[in-house]
Amino acid sequence: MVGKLHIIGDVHGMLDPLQELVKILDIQPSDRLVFVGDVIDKGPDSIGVIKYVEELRPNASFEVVLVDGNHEDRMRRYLRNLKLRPRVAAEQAARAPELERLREQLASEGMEFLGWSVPFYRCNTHNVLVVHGGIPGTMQDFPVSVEEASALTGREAKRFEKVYRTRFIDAVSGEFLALGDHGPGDPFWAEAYDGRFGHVVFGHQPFLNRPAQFPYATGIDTGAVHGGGLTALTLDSGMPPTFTSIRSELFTPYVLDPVPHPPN
Ligand SMILES: [Mn+2]
Repeated sequence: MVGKLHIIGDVHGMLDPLQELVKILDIQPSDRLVFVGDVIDKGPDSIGVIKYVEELRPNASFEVVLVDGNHEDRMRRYLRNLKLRPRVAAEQAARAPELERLREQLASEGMEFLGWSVPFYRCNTHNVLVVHGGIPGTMQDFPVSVEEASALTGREAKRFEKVYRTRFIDAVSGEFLALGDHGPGDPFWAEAYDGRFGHVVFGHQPFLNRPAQFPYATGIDTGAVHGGGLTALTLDSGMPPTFTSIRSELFTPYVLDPVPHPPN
């Protein structure tokens, strides 16, 4: 029996809506539960979310997959820098004190969630590619496996890591643009994406009112930590995709980049 694929958007430390959402999704043993990344930071209880997901994993009868977001990537870099480049780690910690706080909590709980998270997830049954951010227009190849992605080094690794952060891309070259660097004519990546690596399910860019559907991509971060909600996309063979959302209380005012909503 082919189970359903449930994909949950950016949790960002919002434990209550996550528990509620998992409960009402009524996940069956043949199903899979995938997180689109950024389970940590910003919100009130990163450690609680990690504990919950860690405990869910061995105890759940279904498979649990954690895809890395830019916040997991940042923590991973921090941990690596602590070992290899302590000066760089100290600079990172000065800019973002939450890194060291969370590292300490993780260490005291003996938790290693970054040891099993993956850079992306491809599901051939339901024909989707899950990445945290997006696909720059300049990306010509996508790793065939998680092992291949994890083995990338140097410039190739840097190029791949854009999938954690991509929002807007250059109108002409299709290149990744850093946060705030885009002009009025530069598209949101999913508006320009031609489906070359399959249908992409992504988070990272909060769409507060409802998930965003593009020709070859679906954005499911509905801004749980920004006063929107936490959303799951459920894919079931032969059925139309469904969205399930838990509204969250406003606690961080947030200004969205103007992302035009395609009519659907
Ligand atoms: Mn993100």
